[in-house]
Amino acid sequence: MRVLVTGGAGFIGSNFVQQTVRERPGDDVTVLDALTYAGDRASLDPVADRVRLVEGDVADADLVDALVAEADLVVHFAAESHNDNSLTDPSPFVRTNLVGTFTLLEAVRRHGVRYHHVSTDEVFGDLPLRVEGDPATQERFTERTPYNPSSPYSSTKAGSDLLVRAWVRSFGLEATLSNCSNNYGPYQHVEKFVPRQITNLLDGVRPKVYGAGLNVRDWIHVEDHNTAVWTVIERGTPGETYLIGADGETSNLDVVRTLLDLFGRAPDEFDHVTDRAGHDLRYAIDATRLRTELGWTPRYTDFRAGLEATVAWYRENESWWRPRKAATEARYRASGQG
Ligand code: NAD
Ligand code: TDX
Repeated sequence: MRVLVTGGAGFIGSNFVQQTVRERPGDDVTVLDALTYAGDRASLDPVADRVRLVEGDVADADLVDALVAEADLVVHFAAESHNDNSLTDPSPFVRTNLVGTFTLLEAVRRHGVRYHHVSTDEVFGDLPLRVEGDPATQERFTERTPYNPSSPYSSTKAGSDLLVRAWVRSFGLEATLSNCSNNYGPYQHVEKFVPRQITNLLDGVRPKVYGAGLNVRDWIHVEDHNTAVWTVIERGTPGETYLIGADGETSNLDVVRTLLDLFGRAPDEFDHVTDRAGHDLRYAIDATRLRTELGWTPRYTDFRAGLEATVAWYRENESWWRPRKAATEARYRASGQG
């Protein structure tokens, strides 16, 4: 199969490409990536001789048309992905996430190509923090949860999902969608929570927690996300949406305390910094449909062990993350989050 992966030089996309090359040696993989600040050729180094990397924009209709014409499957990861950046300047989010998705949809419609759309649980907005004994606070997102995004990032992702659904209904596009919770693992940009704190600790700097740190994210290892994406592509029903999650609800405070413990530091050796505007409280995925209808199970069920492996990866791959660290921290300092 000829697979076109957009955003394949980013965090999840590069892990997806590496996994695909490893586990589906017969497939022919092309990556379309604009190599923005978030993309890195080096993330594809281990498979560089097996993958064609085309540097270009998903909103470039001519380029997208030519690449889609020679593909059997498009897996769309490319996006502006960081909430904090979307609060500083939403414009690339609208262009890449909305116009980029529209451009791809028109191309797959013209050429009758199978399409998978990678999205996030943030399209549903947030949930209240759990209170023990209060059933009203135990809710999790399902495929039936109404969309209610909070940030410029999540609203553009929500809009892109709705475009896909409309193209399925109006034009009979053969598309599936997946909405996954927070990923962690190798090759994640140091602007994101987990790698920011790991690389801070490697530099002897205290982790930075937004506000009180009670916010909860439903962590999943990036390899589990990507096995789920392949499961949906191979076994999902066209037109349908599947939620991806691995029962990993953890507060930001607990993540930081686990990292401090892995570094042999005291549990209070972190700083509270300015909270994110509109900061979503809790995300939680009910992945029953994916597990029961499609038979998927995650491999990384021990979050501490997954974090430990991720710490080891950042320790061993300083040359990959170091070039972006200083500029990222300078941006955070400018917004009171340094
Ligand atoms: P990332 O920011 O690490 O990577 C995004 C990639 O897209 C980069 O390589 C970048 O160069 C590329 N890109 C950006 N704009 C482009 C454009 N206009 N044309 C072509 N390429 C462009 O993001 P990520 O964390 O790997 O997320 C990948 C996808 O998964 C996104 O769609 C995101 O919404 C979704 N997602 C992420 C998470 C998470 O926890 N990170 C969770 C659920 C869903
Ligand atoms: O330094 C920090 N301190 C901190 O407390 C950073 C960078 C973040 N945080 C908090 C904010 C969130 O509650 O940690 C949590 C995770 O933050 P991010 O890594 O920025 O992720 P989040 O905003 O939850 O979004 C992520 O998951 C869903 C991805 O970036 C999105 O692309 C994906 O859709």
